[in-house]
This record gives sequence, structure tokens and C-alpha cells, in this order.
Amino acid sequence: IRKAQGEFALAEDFGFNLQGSDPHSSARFGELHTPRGTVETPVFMPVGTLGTVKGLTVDQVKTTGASLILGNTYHLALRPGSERVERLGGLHEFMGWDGPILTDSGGFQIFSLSQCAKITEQGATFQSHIDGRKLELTPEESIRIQERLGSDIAMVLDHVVALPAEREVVRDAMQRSTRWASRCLEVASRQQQAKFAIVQGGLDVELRQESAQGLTQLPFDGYAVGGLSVGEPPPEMYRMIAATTPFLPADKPRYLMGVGRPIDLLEGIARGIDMFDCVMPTRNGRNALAFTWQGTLRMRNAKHADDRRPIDETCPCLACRHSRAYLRHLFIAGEMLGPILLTHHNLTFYQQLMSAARKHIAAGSFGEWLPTQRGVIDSISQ
Ligand code: PRF
Ligand code: ZN
Repeated sequence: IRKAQGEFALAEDFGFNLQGSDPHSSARFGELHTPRGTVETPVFMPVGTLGTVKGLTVDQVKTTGASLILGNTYHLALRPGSERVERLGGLHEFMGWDGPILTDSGGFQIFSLSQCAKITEQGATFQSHIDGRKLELTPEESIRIQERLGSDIAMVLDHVVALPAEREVVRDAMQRSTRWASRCLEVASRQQQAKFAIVQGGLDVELRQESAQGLTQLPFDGYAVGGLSVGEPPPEMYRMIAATTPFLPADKPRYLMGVGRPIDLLEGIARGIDMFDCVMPTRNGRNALAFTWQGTLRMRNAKHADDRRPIDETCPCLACRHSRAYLRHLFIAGEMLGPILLTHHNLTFYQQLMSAARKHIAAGSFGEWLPTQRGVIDSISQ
């Protein structure tokens, strides 16, 4: 058992092997071992909030190159319910994905989705965004839900505050998040499931460091940086990442939650981040925005109407078997294949971006490569 003799133990069959780092930045590459397979890092996790990466079959998700996906405690607990998922064999069996899954704890979703959430020391009370039911989520219950879902990596319940906020409010939420993280570890009973803590502390370097120092006293399998990409300017976010990662153990994976644009992933990697998730490739794909190495393309734009070229000549995705003209037509006609194909393209692009980053780190050229991407992959392509 996890807590033999009142002690905590790290998860079984879980480990992180650092394989190398870049001489000119804090970028690293490695392997994350999970009971359901090995993940090469830096890694991007497609978001599968409700037990589906919206629009794609699990086989299609695999063909984008994705190895690890994200699910959400908050959404799955509301619908279809974690007991039901458990009875049906767990989340992997339920959705048909046999690779590793990371589940988020619900902390951020309560903060961003539910009306009039109230936080006490015990936990969060909030209204369901589906039917308005009043619900409570404690750190212990979040872990029990994630254990029933059977994910490979569970996140602790954290208290995320809207920014800007008074320093005392940010400090209070950060310190509560640390106490909650400790309570999460105390109830954890599934030894095959890794547990990750989440650093909070707003845009305050000292609070970020206090958070990291508190959480790293506890035996977590990995550490996330939370509370960022909530509307602050990107340079502020980069500054917070750079202020936090030096206080996290080098031999544990580091996960930047809910980030971001392609350039944000590269800037995160340069500051020592190993894992990312974001709805950007999927949500923007459904909304006709394509990511490319030359920047973004708006596929509804009339300029594509007669363009026989694919989005990207070298992209192996399902969308790039078709012309820009055809993809534009699908969106203009409101056909569901448009969002499906563009989701596949964007996820494929994000995976290729991570693959290129790993190659450059391994070759020691990441620090030189990153500046060549600034202002290019984050531009509006002509
Ligand atoms: N906490 C949790 N999930 C998250 C975040 C967080 O701070 C973020 C912040 N961008 C995204 N997802 N639990
Ligand atoms: Zn493509």
C-alpha cells in the first residue's frame, strides 16, 4: 500500500528519466514511464475533457502522434459520474484509449466554469454548470474521483484565484493549495496512479517560490505550474515560469497547465517545462484556424477559395490530403468534416512541434532554434 508505516511512497511503474538538456537554455528532454506506456518529453497532451478529444476517434488521436491525453474530473464527475465510469471499467476502457491519461483535479474548472463558487478550508462548493445543482468538491473527493476514473496521473485539487488580486488573497489561496495538496496525498490509495502537485502564487515571484518550496517537501511524482495563462501578458507568464522551475526538483516532470500557443510551448520548454495541455489546437481547429510553421491561417478566408495547395505540403495529417479550397468550402458550407480535419491537422502540428523541440534539445541546438521561431510560428500567415 501507498502509505505503509505511515509513510508516503511514489507511484509504482512510474518514473521520469532525463536524457539530456540544452546547453543554452533550461530545456530538457526525457522519458516519462507510466503503467500504460512511455511518453517522450517535452510532450503536448490533447484535451479530452469529457472522455473524447472533440471530433476525433481515439485512432485518429493516435495518428496525430499523441501519447498522453487529458481528462477532467469536474466534467466527468458531473456527467456521466465517476461511479458509472468505474463500473464500466474505468476511463480507458470507457473511451477506448489504451495509452496513458492525466486527469485534472477540478480546481481550475470550478474557478472558470461555475457561478458563485465558494472556497472554504474544507473544499469548494459550487453550482453545476449543467443543471445548477449545488455540489461540493474537497481535495479528498477529487482524488477519490480520479482513482475511480483510473487515470495514470492525478492532479491535486488547487485553489485558483482570478487575477489581478490582492497579494494577501493570492498568498492565502496558494497556502491553502499546499495544505490541500498534502490532504490529497494522505487519502491517495492507488499506488499505480502518479500524483502531481500544482504550484500557485499568481504573478508574484516570492509566492511562487514559497509554493514550490512547500510542495517539494512532499513526495509527489511530478510538479505542475498552475494559475498562468489566465489573461496576463505572455512575458509575465514566461517570467513566472522562469522564477518557478529552479525551485522544482530536476528529476521530476514539470507540467505547465493550460498552455498554450505554439510559441508559448517553446518558451516554456526553454524555461524547463516538460508537459503541456491546451484546448487551443482543438478549439481553434473547430473554429477554422489552422496552425502552421509559417503562422496561423484562417480557413474561412476568401483567399483560399481557389487554392489547390494543402495547408502544409509536408504535413502527414488527414486535412493535408485536401486542398485549402476544399477545406474552406467545408467550413463555409457548415460541414462537420471541416472541424474534424482541422482538429486533426492542428493536433498533428502540435505533436510535430514537440518532436522538433525534442530533436533540437537532443542535438544541443534548441537555444539557437527558438529565436528563429519567434515572430514566425506566432504570426498570421499570408
Ligand atoms: N489548476 C488546475 N488546472 C488548470 C490550471 C490550474 O491552475 C490552469 C491554469 N492555466 C489550467 N488548468 N487544476
Ligand atoms: Zn496537416
